[in-house]
Amino acid sequence: MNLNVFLLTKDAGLKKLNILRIYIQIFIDQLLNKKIYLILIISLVFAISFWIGFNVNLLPAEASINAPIYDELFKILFITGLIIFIGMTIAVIYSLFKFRKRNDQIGDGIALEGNLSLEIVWTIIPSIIVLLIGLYSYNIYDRMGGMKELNHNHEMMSSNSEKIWAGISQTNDNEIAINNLSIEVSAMQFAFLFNYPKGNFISGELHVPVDQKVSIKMESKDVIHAFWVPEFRIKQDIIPGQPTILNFTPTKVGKYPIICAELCGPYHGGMRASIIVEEESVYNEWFNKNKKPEVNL
Ligand SMILES: [Cu+2]
Repeated sequence: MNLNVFLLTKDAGLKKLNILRIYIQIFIDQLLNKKIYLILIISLVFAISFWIGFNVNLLPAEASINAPIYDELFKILFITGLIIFIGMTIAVIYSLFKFRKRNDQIGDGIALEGNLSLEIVWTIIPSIIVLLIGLYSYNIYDRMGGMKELNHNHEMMSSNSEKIWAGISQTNDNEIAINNLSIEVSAMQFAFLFNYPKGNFISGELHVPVDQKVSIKMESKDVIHAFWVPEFRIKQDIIPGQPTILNFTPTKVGKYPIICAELCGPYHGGMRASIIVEEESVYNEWFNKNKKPEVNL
């Protein structure tokens, strides 16, 4: 239909209405030429990805002060992954229909030899994404205490000459030294043992009070193990001959699994323990019940 057909319409009111309709039609056609669909679809992909990223939680409970920091990074990675995944899926499905072989097509397709601008775009965009994620990950690791220099004269736990090799340190050792919460973890095939030097006892379960900084020094008796508490969003290797330190602050009362996250032998899958986060009074009761007097030989 064109404008003239409507201009010939006798009824004036109807004429105006039809002219308006035509203008709207022209406007929409112009928008379509400007790839409005592409813009709409990209906006929709972003909107869906952000909605899922902020509303779907795939992670376990947040039970330490590290957890919300870590989850920020996870959210960003999840949303980025969703945008790429949904975008690529739509592009593949669209291409399947749009560029499918028609019945009358018998020859080969057009021979395409590269597309410089496309190659520049698909190199620059991922480079920017990777760079930003790298910088943001560094920032998150720093906020979790990963960049803090580990104190090497951890007098309560180790001799001055002993080198602590790795670990996340959210606190400085003076803060830890004032409470009882320096715990030594021994890992072996296929168990964790928790030594409380201040109480002079060993436990098969790790008990800690809520909202207090805990420092654990970990050593392996045999092979490489790893101390992983998913609810705390922390994981640290335990290496024979190289003690590692891990500091954390639990924020939620409860019982959480400690999982060995390093394939350490045939029963690696069964190498689990529990960390029990309890109110301070409950913890103190447990600690005093287990405490043994020091024996001087
Ligand atoms: Cu293990």
